[in-house]
Amino acid sequence: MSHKQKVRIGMIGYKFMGKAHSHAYRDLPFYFDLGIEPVLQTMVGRDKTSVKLASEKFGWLSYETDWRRLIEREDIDVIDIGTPNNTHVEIAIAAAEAGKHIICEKPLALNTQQALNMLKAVQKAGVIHMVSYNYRFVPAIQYAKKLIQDGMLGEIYHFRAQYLQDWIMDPGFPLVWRLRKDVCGSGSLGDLMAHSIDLARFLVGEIKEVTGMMETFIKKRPLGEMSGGLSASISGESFADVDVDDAVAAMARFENGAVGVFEATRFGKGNRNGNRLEINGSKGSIRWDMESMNTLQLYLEEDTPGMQGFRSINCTESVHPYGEAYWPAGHIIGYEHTFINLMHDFMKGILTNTNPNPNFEDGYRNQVILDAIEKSASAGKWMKIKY
Ligand code: SOE
Repeated sequence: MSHKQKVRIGMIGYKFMGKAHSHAYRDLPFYFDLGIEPVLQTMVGRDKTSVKLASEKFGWLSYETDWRRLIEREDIDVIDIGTPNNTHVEIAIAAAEAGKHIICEKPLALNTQQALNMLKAVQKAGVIHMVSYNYRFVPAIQYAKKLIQDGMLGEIYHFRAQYLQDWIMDPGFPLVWRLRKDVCGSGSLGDLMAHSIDLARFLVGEIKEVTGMMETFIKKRPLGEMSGGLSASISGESFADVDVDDAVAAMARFENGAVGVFEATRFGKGNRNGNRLEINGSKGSIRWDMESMNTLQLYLEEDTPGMQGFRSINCTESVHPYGEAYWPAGHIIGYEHTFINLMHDFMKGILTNTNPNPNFEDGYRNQVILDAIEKSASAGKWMKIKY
């Protein structure tokens, strides 16, 4: 019999992120001995047939079609929000008022005001909260953070990030929720650059001002819906205007004097999930690319002249963050493990009654920066970041 503390999860949403989070809850006790056992209590979706199928496939004990009923239940400890962005605010505030711990997909909200309301609600309720910026949980990224904190790179001068995808380049790709401003808030800005901003804040520090530029290449698309993962189907013959960005570029100044350059696009032909960054400091540099996520490239000036160059560190040793939980050195992990590591920190937060990072405060700050980039793009000037 298990003596672990059971944490009963109610998850709203069952598609791409529903799959990633379900898998993480299921596998967490397999790798980490935390004294906690997540119970996949109830999965919620509006379409009964689809949510039933998904709940059975992903191993949930039951399903439900109304998220409000889920939140009222006493046998639920955590609300996991994996629904489109326009629904986050209402669900999160109701969940906080009901005293549930909350994990919410990114970006936290449609805009700064919503994110602030969500932050105030979780703070008032005193529940544990987290926002699912999963790339922080790549061991190579956590190790980069340690190297920077230990001063190995010296003073940081540059942060440079690209997040490039190409899944909507076909002009026939439909106007799904991820391309509608009223549902998602923004396009590649909130979907992709939000991740780079989270990594920038995590690795380098707070941003004090930004300037941005946004472009929409395909102005009209047929109506349609996401069908799972990043594929979609067209519904009917009507077309409508695209009101979010296909591509965005931004520059930033950090409070510590570093400068940042960010680029995100869904029109980067050939890049399926090209999430990359480079940081240059006075004593060294790092480079990282999600498509070979276990490798951290490190350059150190202190290396012997003649032998200097970027070395590839395979961050799978037991000394690397989360390294002990998985396999012997050199046996790599993948995308899904970023969510297992993230859930590890969330569950530990619940166990110790301490908010993990990134939490709703980070989600809110990220949203302030996203909104400032968008405002800058339309006003054509630099915007100060004010929290
Ligand atoms: C689609 O662009 C998407 O699924 C994002 O929404 C995720 O946040 C990113 O991690 C992968 O791509």
